[in-house]
Amino acid sequence: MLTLLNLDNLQIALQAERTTQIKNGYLLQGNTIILLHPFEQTRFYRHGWHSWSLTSWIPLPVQLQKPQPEIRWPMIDHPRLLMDYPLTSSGVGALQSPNGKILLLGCLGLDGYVSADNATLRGVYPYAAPGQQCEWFLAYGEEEQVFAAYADQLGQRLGVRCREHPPRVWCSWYGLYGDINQGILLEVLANLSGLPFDVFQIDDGWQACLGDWRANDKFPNGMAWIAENIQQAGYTAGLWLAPLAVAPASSIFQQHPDWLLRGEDGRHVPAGHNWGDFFYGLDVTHPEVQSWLYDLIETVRSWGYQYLKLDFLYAGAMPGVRFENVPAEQAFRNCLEIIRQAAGDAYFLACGSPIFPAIGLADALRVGSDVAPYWDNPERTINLHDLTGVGSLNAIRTTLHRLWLRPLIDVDPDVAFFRTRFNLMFPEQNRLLQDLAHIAGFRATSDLPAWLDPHERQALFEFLQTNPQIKRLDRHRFQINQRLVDFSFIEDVWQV
Ligand code: 9PG
Repeated sequence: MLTLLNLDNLQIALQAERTTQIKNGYLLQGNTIILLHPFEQTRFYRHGWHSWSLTSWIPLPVQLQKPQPEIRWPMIDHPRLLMDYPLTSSGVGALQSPNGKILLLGCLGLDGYVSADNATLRGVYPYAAPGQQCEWFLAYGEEEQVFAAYADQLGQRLGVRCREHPPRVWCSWYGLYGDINQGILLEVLANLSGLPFDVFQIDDGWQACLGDWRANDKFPNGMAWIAENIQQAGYTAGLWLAPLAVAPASSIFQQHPDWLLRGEDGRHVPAGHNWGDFFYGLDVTHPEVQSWLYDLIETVRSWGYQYLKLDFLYAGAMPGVRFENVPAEQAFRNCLEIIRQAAGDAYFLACGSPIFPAIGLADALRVGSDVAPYWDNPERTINLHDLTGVGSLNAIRTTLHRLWLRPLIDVDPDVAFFRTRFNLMFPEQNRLLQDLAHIAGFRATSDLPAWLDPHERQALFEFLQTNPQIKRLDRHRFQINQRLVDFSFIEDVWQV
């Protein structure tokens, strides 16, 4: 049905099955929504599929090419979004009006897409069954208010799970990377004494293999023993796992090839390449996988871990043929419900995770790509067109554009750095990551206390100890206590 809307003096022609006005916008029904907009040259808010996927306002028409090589795609974004990169968006898209207001179209389900060109904004649920109710939210107005109204609608459908003060985390990854062992972690633990962390989280490097979630020989006393040490030191013990990703070398891959997701051609679908090989995703609709997963989370909790960083989760949400014929994002959300149940009151941080299906189930979401003790990797950003590459600049860009999720779920911007040792960033760059952590309300670091001079240790102490007043001034500018923090530089990427 064609509807003409007058949104605060903006005339819009809209194709939808039903249009209902509500307090801060409109609810639309329909598998496909087509909307004519008058903006021509403008900016498009593009939202990537999972934690690391590019999320940003992008100039339209856009110059950005597809990231190369394509084999890396699942780690960058949903393969479907490759078709019209970057002008197709996962879940929500928006356009900017010359007067600064925005026009937002967002799905209220799990797997809608929004795309834009110079005349239209379109929404589609490509995986909906015939007759399925497909719901959207449409609003026009000031950016912050429109996103807040959208978040509110999402929260009513998917649930809300956020805290005023998320835990303060020491995470092993961005200091030691895979080079962890029980000795070095105990040493760090002892040196952290006096710093107000809530969680001591062991990252990638403890496991026998991706899929074989038992301690490797760098942890001869086992994972329960180290959790006990962490608790005795006064912290919640945290552990990283990638429970839905499986390496070919794992026993699960060898013994249960039928547990893995397959493509239409019957072959296992690679979910990415890391740890020196391809890895694959589990078929989360398979009953045996579900009980294995429940047991895994229960086991990890029985070892004493009450903070779970579950990573590479998108591997379980890849398109493919499943045991049960359930759309991928719904299958994935059902799986997160199982994880949620098994996790009980443990804090569950979803990383490398599709965003929408995690709302209401995970406690926190990583909302950007990985930071690093360097600003940017131009070879990957410029030459390979990959704005999800590891580095602080890319991480800041995507996190900044996902802060609107904050009323729904804790948002993890990744760690901040206080060390100058083993760090290529300038002090101002370190400061920006620290500021973003305050803005997001989630504070973490991977700095080894032994690397910090007294000054840096004091800065870390204050970072953890204080809750500054935050005021958002506009899209890129914030006031932190009395200080102005300006992230406009993230737009520079569009000048090249
Ligand atoms: C452990 C890490 C850390 C980190 C996670 C995740 O594109 N990539 O090759 C790529 C590799 C690793 C990665 C993200 C992307 O990082 O975000 O915090 O836990 O795994 O392996």
